[in-house]
Amino acid sequence: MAVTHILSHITLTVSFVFTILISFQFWSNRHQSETGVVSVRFISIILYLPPISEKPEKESERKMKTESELVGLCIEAACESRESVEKWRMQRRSLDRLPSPLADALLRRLIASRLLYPSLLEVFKHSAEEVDVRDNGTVDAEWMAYLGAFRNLRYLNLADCHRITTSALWPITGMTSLQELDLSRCFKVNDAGISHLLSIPNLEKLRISETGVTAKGVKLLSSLENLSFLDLGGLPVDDVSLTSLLVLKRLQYIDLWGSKISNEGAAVLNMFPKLTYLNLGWTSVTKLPTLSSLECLDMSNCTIDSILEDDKSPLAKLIFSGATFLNEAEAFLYANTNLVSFLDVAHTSLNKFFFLSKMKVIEHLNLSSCMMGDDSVEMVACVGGNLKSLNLSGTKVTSAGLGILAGHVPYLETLSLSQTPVDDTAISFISMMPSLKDVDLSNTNIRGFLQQGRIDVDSPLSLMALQNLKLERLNLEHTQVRDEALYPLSSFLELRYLSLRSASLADVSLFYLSSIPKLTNLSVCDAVLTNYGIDIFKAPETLKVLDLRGCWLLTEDTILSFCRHHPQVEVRHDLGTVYPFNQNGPNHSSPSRSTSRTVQMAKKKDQVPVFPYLADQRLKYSRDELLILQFASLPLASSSESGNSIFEKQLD
Ligand SMILES: *[C@@H]1O[C@H](CO)[C@@H](O)[C@H](O)[C@H]1NC(C)=O
Ligand SMILES: *[C@@H]1O[C@H](CO)[C@@H](O)[C@H](O)[C@H]1NC(C)=O
Ligand SMILES: *[C@@H]1O[C@H](CO)[C@@H](O)[C@H](O)[C@H]1NC(C)=O
Ligand SMILES: *[C@@H]1O[C@H](CO)[C@@H](O)[C@H](O)[C@H]1NC(C)=O
Ligand SMILES: *[C@@H]1O[C@H](CO)[C@@H](O)[C@H](O)[C@H]1NC(C)=O
Ligand SMILES: *[C@@H]1O[C@H](CO)[C@@H](O)[C@H](O)[C@H]1NC(C)=O
Ligand SMILES: CC(=O)N[C@H]1CO[C@H](CO)[C@@H](O)[C@@H]1O
Repeated sequence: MAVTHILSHITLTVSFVFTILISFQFWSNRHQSETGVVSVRFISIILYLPPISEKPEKESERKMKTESELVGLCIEAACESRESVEKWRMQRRSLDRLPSPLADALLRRLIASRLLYPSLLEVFKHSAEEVDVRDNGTVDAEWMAYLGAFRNLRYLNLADCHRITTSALWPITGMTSLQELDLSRCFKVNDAGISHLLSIPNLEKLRISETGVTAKGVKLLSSLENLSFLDLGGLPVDDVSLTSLLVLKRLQYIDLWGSKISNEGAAVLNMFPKLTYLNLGWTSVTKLPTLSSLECLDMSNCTIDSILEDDKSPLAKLIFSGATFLNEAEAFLYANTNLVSFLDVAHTSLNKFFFLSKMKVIEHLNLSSCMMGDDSVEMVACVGGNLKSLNLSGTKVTSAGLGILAGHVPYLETLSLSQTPVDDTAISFISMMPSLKDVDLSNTNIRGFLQQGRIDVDSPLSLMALQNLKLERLNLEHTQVRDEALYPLSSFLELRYLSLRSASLADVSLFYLSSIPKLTNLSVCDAVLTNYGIDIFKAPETLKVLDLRGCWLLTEDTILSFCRHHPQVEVRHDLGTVYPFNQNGPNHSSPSRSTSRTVQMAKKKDQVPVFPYLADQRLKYSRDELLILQFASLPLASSSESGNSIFEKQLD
């Protein structure tokens, strides 16, 4: 491509990135979406344009959010290595004028490439509005000292940064621009840390779940009058401290899972006039007052006595997984459930499902591990008109139950039937659900053949029925599906993710899978794959991840040789993981690094020759020996054509 060509010959500096950005804006304004074509002349004209001084308007900001291909390319080049960063780092003047969406994008990329260090933050202090360094153990007081100088910082995410202490928060006191702060799981932050936050007047969203903050610290929050979003999950918030938060009249979202709130405390929740989201999961609350604006309620693992009675609240999302209902018959009887679009009652003891009949607009329904059987599937079918996802895993629903459902779920995209007694007859019913994209059939009685008992070459293959769907994801782990039964998958044109895990799969399966045109993630675990099978496996060009864990017959040499021939694929195996080759340049250091790691791991394994499970795998090998020998004794095929005929012969 022309752009790549030009860019690869230009030393990228931020001023260049900046230039490209201006040209991008110019394009956007002229409604030209073709960003793929850029002429050198155009760039050189743009180079002499004066830098934009004021902030870009909303519209172009939004467009830049999408990080056009071109800007993305520039940012990528600017963040390629420590050296490329050093090249532009000194150009303070143009860096100070970076528009914030670009500064934010540049920062994001630096963080993702792990190239950001505290003093580099300095160059962003006038421009950046969002900093997200979550889950980084190196972020400490030094980083905070730099961040404290950011003038326009609106959003700061420090979640899981375990070196953030109470005193490290001091630099952000009084930061007037800050509106959103995430300190989740910074367990060294305590009540004193909260007092540092009290001088941030415009703070609207605050997450301090699982920190060292106590009920006393929570009380302090009452002076942050602009708070509308408060995550206090896992903190020992008690009734008294909750009551002290009642002054926060703007509060819409409050997460109190795992707190010490009792029914008494919950009774005051109706004094938050704007409350739309409430999480009381894992608390001892059993009753709720009328909450007239509540849209989302999470009471997972609670014991529920009476809730939502006589309620007019516009409930849309209800999460009750693992909850115990004291009065099942009336659980939802008086609640306003006409607007519910999401219901999770997984792992509950519910067994009458009449309450579903009012939920006419439901889209997501999780009934996994409920007492649902074929007799109540009708209740789901009645409200199936808008269903997009349905989880029936771990229920007693059988193939007959799916027969009841088929034809009533025109928009169903995701269906989980794992750990149910469904068998191959279910597959023809599944094929009657026209919008399905994601089907989980793991741990079921699916065999891949329609007829019971002995299977011969003419036995009809059940998976054939799914060919007319546009399946993107299919899980067949822990089923009895054997090689021949996978043949229909080769014409699943939209399939991207396929999971197989079975000791009855051998090399032949790989052959069928090699012609799935869009496959990106493939796992064939615990299978009896041989080195020869991997050697002749022509992986789909789209493949990104190949998981071969538990395929004990494979040797390191074979895996490495496969990786050399398929440089874009990440291969996972018990001997190690080989990451994709870096295709951006001639530097092949990363694969050789992982290769040597693989070698090391393999050597380590050799030093410990006896694994308790190794014997098992050898047993497995002899059990399927016949199959392998049969396959391996066939003449070696070098081209795919001849390979084709071999496998076909086997099928016929
Ligand atoms: C955290 O950031 C530093 C500096 O950018 C980087 O070296 C380190 O690998 C990062 N750690 C994680 C877990 O992302
Ligand atoms: C809340 O934010 C507004 C601006 O959005 C600000 O004017 C006001 O001072 C803030 N409230 C408090 C109590 O600081
Ligand atoms: C139930 O399903 C929803 C969405 O399909 C999912 O977000 C949720 O985690 C599931 N619950 C459980 C307990 O698996
Ligand atoms: C269905 O429920 C099971 C068990 O709760 C869960 O593991 C699985 O992720 C769920 N599937 C979907 C698609 O939500
Ligand atoms: C598929 O592979 C990608 C890596 O290319 C990975 O990020 C993603 O999590 C994988 N998805 C699944 C469902 O395994
Ligand atoms: C390749 O990368 C390694 C380390 O990442 C570096 O030492 C080496 O100089 C690079 N080689 C080239 C040709 O860029
Ligand atoms: C109501 C309910 O099911 N409570 C359970 C919540 O989780 C704990 C710990 O797993 C259980 O002991 C409770 O029975």
